[in-house]
Amino acid sequence: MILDRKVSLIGAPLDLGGAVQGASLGPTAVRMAGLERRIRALDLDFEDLGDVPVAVPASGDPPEPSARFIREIALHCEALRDRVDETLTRGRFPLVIGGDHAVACGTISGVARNFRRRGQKVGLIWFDAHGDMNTPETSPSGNVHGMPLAACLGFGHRSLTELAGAAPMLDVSNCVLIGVHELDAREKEMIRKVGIRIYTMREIDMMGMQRVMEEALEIANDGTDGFHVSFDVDGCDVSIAPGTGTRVPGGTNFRESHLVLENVADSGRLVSLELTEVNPILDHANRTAELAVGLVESALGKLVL
Ligand code: 4U7
Ligand code: MN
Ligand code: MN
Ligand code: MN
Repeated sequence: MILDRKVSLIGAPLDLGGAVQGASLGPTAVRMAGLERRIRALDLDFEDLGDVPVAVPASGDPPEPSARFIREIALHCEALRDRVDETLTRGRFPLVIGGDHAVACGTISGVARNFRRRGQKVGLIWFDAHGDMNTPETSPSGNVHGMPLAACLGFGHRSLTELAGAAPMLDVSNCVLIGVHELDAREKEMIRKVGIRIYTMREIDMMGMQRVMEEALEIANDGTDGFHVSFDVDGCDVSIAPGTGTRVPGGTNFRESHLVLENVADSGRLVSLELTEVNPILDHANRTAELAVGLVESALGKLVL
């Protein structure tokens, strides 16, 4: 099913949430890989809203070791939230390209605030090699891109958890994590405590991606008015997505990755999409951005036949 909405591209070139620099070039890399042309080829209306600005950290600022650059990240997320919210209000489909995954706090708060205002609920499918369920207290790195899912569920720094108003942004019973194959010790405790449904690579191997997606869609659609997809390219196997900052062997292969988003498109209930952590500096030519463009096509409903 081809999406029936008009697509608005929003670049979120944040680089302060991760340890490795280069994700800020993600929006440019994905544009250069032909995103606009390929979306127009699906007969969809397209506009490029450009990039949401990122503040340069002041050199005299006191360091915040447990949540590095939290001030600048929260500022970027506020601006991104407003852009996403406005885009939905204009009846368009927000397609956010990161940027490190901390941008998800901005995107998801924008969607959550918009839905809340209309008295509606939104679900979430989070695709990632990691859980992104750390808080400043549990994080081994202090890198905020390891914390956004926890923040959306109401745990962590208030400048993130309250971006949509009173926390949490989302009801955990409508959220699902897919593709996970690396978690930190205290992050595992968080996942158990919060009770979010999770399909690790082992479940994907054992059940097959099709069944995993059927269950995931049931969770995201149960009593909601649609769902958001937050897609971290590091959940895809290193062999197809080498250009990303936190590589872990053992991710989804090319067809499994597409099958995630083909199922999402078939559901007809995708409200907004974000693709994060493309880092062309670490890539072979622009392969990961090219993969990303193909994945967006699948999410928007491209079919072979
Ligand atoms: B990504 C990590 F310790 N868990 O918190 C952390 F392993 O958005 C990695 O999924 C986080 O890429 C990865 O720093 C964040 C680490
Ligand atoms: Mn992530
Ligand atoms: Mn990740
Ligand atoms: Mn990553």
